Amino acid sequence: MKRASLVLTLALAAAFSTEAATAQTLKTVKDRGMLSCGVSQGLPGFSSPDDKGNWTGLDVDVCRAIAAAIFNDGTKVKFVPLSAKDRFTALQSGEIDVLSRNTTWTLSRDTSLGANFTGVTYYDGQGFLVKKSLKVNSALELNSASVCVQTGTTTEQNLADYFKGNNMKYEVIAFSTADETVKAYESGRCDVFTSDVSQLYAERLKLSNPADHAVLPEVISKEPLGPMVRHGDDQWFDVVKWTLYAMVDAEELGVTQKNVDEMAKSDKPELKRAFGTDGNLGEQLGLTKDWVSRIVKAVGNYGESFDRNVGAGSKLAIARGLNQLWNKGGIQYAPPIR
Ligand SMILES: N[C@@H](CCC(=O)N[C@@H](CS)C(=O)NCC(=O)O)C(=O)O
Repeated sequence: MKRASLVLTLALAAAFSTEAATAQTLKTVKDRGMLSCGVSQGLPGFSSPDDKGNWTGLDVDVCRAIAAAIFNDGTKVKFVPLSAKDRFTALQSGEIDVLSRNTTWTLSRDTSLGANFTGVTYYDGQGFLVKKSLKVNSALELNSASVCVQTGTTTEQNLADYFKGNNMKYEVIAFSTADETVKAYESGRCDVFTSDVSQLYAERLKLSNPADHAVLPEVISKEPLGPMVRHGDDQWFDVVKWTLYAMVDAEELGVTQKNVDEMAKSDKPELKRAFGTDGNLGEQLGLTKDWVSRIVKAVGNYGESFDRNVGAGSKLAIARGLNQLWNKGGIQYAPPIR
């Protein structure tokens, strides 16, 4: 991070931490009638607009799910496209209520930025994309390569660690937007494009001949991606956190966009709690009894959203892998709704 932007970031974090003690984001959002959600500038599968400005993606669904839980209307979201560099300032300044933009949960981001991660929407890791014509089969063959990367990301830092750790030389060519980075890679300004593996798949779709490019087998880091909120507003932290958990728990409970009305009539205790026919868990969050129904009706359960946006039902066709539920061989695990 450049010095001036670091100073601004820290000043905003400090200013905000005093203000945030009294923040009531849920009330502000309700009064405004709209959620303001920070997303990427266009990353297929995660957050990208079509030519009519209609946003879709896994990160977008988290925002729609929050809006559905609050307003019973997943369209009440203003999407704010943000570069990697600008995303945290937008959260700190209050321009957005939540950042849902393929952002890696790290210790320093969880502390010094004056923000909290609310969970993991996608367990990712960093990888490398190369032209097949280079005939490179492993990242360990990349000594002296030139590497295209986006600034303001964990990607930049991992790249340095990996090459240093393996005694390899490299030249960084850094850009502030994904489009510039990918264009530079495609035009041959660098040998390699590095980012989170999911983003390599997403960006590869934008290349004129995707089949000419290969993702190398090495995954060099842990990139747990998740939504972020400001420090100092525990109610809002809970709302965002439990919206994501509700999507994951709905999948585990077998609740889908199609069967949600039927399941809401069930006598099963865990379904009665989730659907608010027993107890007042939704109200405890500052929401309504039917908050889980609202979420699932708007975006489906976690697995449905995953499949539609990045998984088998999408162009990216990414395997569930680590993002499968914990009881099906993955590590997606949400605390119980009780
Ligand atoms: N997960 C990493 C990387 C996030 C990131 O911004 N990756 C780029 C790689 S393509 C991206 O998504 N750019 C999209 C954009 O700038 O709109 C982080 O949190 O720092």
